[in-house]
Amino acid sequence: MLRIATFALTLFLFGQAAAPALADQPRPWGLWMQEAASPTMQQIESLNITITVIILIVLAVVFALLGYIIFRFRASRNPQPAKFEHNTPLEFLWTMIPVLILVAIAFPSFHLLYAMDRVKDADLTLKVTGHQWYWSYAYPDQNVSFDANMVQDGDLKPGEPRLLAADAHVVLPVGAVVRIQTTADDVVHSWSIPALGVKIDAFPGRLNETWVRIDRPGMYYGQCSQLCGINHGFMPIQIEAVPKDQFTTWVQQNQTKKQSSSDGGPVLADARQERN
Ligand SMILES: [Cu+2]
Repeated sequence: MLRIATFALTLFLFGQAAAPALADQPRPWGLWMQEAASPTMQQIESLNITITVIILIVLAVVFALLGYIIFRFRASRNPQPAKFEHNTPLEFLWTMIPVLILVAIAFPSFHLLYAMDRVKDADLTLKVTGHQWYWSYAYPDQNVSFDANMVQDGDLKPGEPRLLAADAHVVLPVGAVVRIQTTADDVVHSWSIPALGVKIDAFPGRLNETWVRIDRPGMYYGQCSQLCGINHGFMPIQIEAVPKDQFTTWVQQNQTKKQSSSDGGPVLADARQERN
């Protein structure tokens, strides 16, 4: 029964999203969620469907009961109302049934929370730092780092979504397990990309960790999801998932050039080395 209902609901909801996926970004009049592109998002989606089905069943039962009571015990049909106030078995039941439903929901949801939390063997690390109001990214092992600001309306190229495109975007290899560490420079931000099922707060003075594995190439868009100040809505996240060899080329092109000792003088060069 639950399976059939789940299937029907999935058909209905995904029917709405059947339009060809151009990029993983919000669409006008879009319903439901963006198409999942990571195992985490797939699990979030299936948990969401399961819980929605449970909610619908609860709703149907409550409304049916309510309708029955309104009809069966209406004043004209039931002129002498019963006078009792307590019914211990009934009270026990209407307490225990919701408790059991909540416990049943808690198991898969905790399972998912732990699965999202951290990963033992990551292929690479991406460090994300939130600033008022832009993101900066670092690939500590690849020696790549850059800032990403929103593209202003006047500078948008054709196909770039307004308020979602960034002047520099994160590039990640498809299929690789990426450890994501987030922190912030000033206030709390949140790095979230709906299609990847990633949403993690970035706190000043603290390093949060999660992970992602992107299963198909594409451009993914997200936004800062903690109210962080006046330009909170203008610090988008743009991620491109590319095949592994393309990622390697990108890393080589974007590696920070080794500072030569001639620029900045010996004092600065020494200080820089100590920092590193
Ligand atoms: Cu922010």
